[in-house]
Amino acid sequence: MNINRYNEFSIIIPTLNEEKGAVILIKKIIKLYKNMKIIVVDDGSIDNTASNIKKLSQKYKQILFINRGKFNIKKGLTGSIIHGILVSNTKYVIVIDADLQHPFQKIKNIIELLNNSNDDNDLVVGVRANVINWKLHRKIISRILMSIGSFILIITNKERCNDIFSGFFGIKRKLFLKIYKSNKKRFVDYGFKVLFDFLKCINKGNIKIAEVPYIFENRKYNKSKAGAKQFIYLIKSFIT
Ligand SMILES: Nc1nc2c(ncn2[C@@H]2O[C@H](COP(=O)(O)OP(=O)(O)OP(=O)(O)O)[C@@H](O)[C@H]2O)c(=O)[nH]1
Ligand SMILES: [Mg+2]
Repeated sequence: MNINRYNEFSIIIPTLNEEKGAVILIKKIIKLYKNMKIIVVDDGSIDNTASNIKKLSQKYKQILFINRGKFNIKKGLTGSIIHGILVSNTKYVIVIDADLQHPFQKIKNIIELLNNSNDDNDLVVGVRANVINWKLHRKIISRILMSIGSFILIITNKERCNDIFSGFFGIKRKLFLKIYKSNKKRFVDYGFKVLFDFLKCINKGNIKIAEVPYIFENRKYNKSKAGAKQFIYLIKSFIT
């Protein structure tokens, strides 16, 4: 791919106490996808995430670091991703976790599917084809929640894909913002499932979706932030 095409993309990386994974991920992205803008949105990490990213952003000018910890902003993963998309100024944005569970190598597949004029895809979703080392109870809960979410999208005649809760996706920025701005109250800022909040606002047949399968790796560094609270926020996403 022509390297300059990367200018049309911003990578949004939400972080909360990801001092190791985030640095490794950003360095890999800079190496593989030259010129691509990188927007890191941190929610007041109490480890060295902020200082590590700040240092990197001084060295690499394509990094924009948004330190929400410094401001009196309502915290949350979905809110952080939306914040990143709002300040971006490229045609497309790609969202990826900072903990290396999403393979950065697949960013190029998302780019290709978004930027291919024959397809004109609006949204490209990284779909978890397999998850490594999930305990049985997490697999069962995830399967049940996924079925409820899909059911809601089907009966309300909304858009759907094979991983409606994916945190790894690329989208046309203007499209995301148009839907967000006219459905603000339906996005659960402190929730974890921005893609689901987006899909439930789009009538079936209105956008073109492609998928990139990947293996959801085990978390290698730092701790998970997923927990009981996120379960409650997801229920809120289902009913708002
Ligand atoms: N800005 C921001 N980032 C968050 C917040 N919560 C989680 N994150 C980041 O969002 C990404 C996903 O969070 P994870 O804890 O990895 O959630 P998960 O992948 O569903 O769970 P694990 O499989 O256990 O890692 C990571 O990059 C986190 O650092 C938050 O409240 N604000
Ligand atoms: Mg994770």
